[in-house]
Amino acid sequence: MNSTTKAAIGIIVVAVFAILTLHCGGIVTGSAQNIPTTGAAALQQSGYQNTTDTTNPGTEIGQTRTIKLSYDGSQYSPAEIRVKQGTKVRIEGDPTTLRGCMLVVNIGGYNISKAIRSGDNVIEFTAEKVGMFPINCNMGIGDGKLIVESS
Ligand SMILES: [Cu+2]
Repeated sequence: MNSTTKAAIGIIVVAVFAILTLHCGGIVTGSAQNIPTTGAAALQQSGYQNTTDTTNPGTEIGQTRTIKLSYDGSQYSPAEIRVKQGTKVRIEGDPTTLRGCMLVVNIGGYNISKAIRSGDNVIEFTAEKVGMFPINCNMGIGDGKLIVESS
């Protein structure tokens, strides 16, 4: 490969990082692809801690848990949403921080992909599947987790 080709590749790499950074408002550090996604073993293995979402830990089957989801510039907030199996989950996305590519919120394993817009910002589902599920934008950024514990 000659020096012109190397220079061109270098420029492309820099441009891609710049676009990712501008687009999502943060540096790409995503590790979501490495999250174990199913079962109690996955939960234990991950050694997760719920440090940011302790608002309503006692929610029981059939009750609704409401979470306000925003983006702090590098990650979803709360970073972890933990509920018991059977909980009705209502995620209210914050359209003022979920912008650019971050406005599309995906919850892997639950087949959820929702564009958060003012007046149309609610994701609702029942947490039937136990495990840990990544919450990401379409570019795999956001590093959020949905943790569903067996009831
Ligand atoms: Cu993004």
